[in-house]
Formats: sequence, C-alpha cells, structure tokens
Amino acid sequence: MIEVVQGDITALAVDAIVNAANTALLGGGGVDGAIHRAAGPQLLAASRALGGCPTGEAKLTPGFRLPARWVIHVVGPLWRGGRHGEPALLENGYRRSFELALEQEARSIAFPAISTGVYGYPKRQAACVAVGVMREYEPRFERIVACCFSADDARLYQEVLERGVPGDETPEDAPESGP
Ligand code: AR6
Repeated sequence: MIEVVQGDITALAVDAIVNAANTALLGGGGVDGAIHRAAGPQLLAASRALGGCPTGEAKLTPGFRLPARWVIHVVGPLWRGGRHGEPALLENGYRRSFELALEQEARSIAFPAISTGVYGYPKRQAACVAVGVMREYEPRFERIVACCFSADDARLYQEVLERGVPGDETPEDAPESGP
C-alpha cells in the first residue's frame, strides 16, 4: 500500500526512513538536518564511517534515537535542466533505497520528496518518478509512505497516485488483477 502522509518524516514509526542527503553524508539542511537532529550525534559518527555516497546511490545506518529502525541515505541529483541524467539518477536512488530496505527485511518505508528542495528538481516530475518506482515495489512492502512536508506536496502526490504515472497502464484501462 502506498500512502501519502503530510508531516515530519522523523516522527514516523516505520522500519526505515529515507534521507535526502548529499555525497558527503555529513548532514546538511532540509530533511537531512531534521533527521540528524532527531537521530542524535551517533548518526553523524555512523555516516562518517560510510565514506560518502555517489549521486543516485544509497547507504544504510541505524536510526538511533528515531522511531525508525533504519535510515537509508540517498543522494538525489541536483537539477541542472533535466538533460544531465537527472531522471535516471533519481529513479536509481529510489530503487537502491528499496533494495537496501529489502536486504534488512523492512516491511515499511517512508520517503521524503528527494531532490525537490535545495536540489531544485521540479516537484511534479519528481513525484512521477517516485510513484513509478513505489508502484514497482508495492507488492514487497506492507506500507510505503510518501512523506510530504507541505500540504501542496501531499496534494500533488495524491493526484499523481490517482492519475497514474505517464507510461504506466492507466487504472481505467488495466485489467482487473484480483482483490
Ligand atoms: N520531513 C519530511 N520532509 C521534509 C522535512 C521533514 N522534516 N524537511 C524538509 N522536507 P531537501 P534535496 C522536504 O532540501 O532537495 C540538504 O542540505 C522538503 O520540503 O531536504 O534532496 C542535503 O544535505 C522537500 O520537499 O533535499 C543536501 O545537501 C524535500 O524534503 C541537499 O539538501 C527535500 O528537500 C539535498 O537537497
């Protein structure tokens, strides 16, 4: 099940939350700063030991003081107009996050809107990428949360979820696939 939740991702009691980090993995602003503050200083020490992370990839640490057991640190692409491989990098970031979660047998995972803050990725395009990968992994999780900080972002995700992602089968045309 994919669920849109508006609020602070650090409060969510899921197996894994995803952090929109940068290649240094040493904290930052936005959701990264919020996660480091809420998890406590052990998170920085654990992140430091990872030695950074390339764009489009992800790495895992414990959640320390967070309700979530794990934090998956993903580095989304900085938006540079869309012709520098941004969609493929963003998609890969979502996919790698899911794969790391599955390795830990996580059944629930929450994502922020990766790259859509400081990194400037257009929100609707990013939501389409996110929902496309979420749909792919939906059968393997009990709960996938799209955690949106603003009400506008939550509405956008809801709309993308309801309408389907361009290129997918639209729900109206898709054959019934059981209960
Ligand atoms: N819970 C959920 N979502 C949040 C929270 C929160 N507590 N705080 C912010 N957001 P951004 P990026 C949303 O800028 O664009 C950092 O400095 C926010 O509204 O956090 O991937 C890193 O260290 C937006 O929708 O991440 C990197 O240097 C989304 O999270 C850089 O920013 C992502 O915004 C990464 O930039």
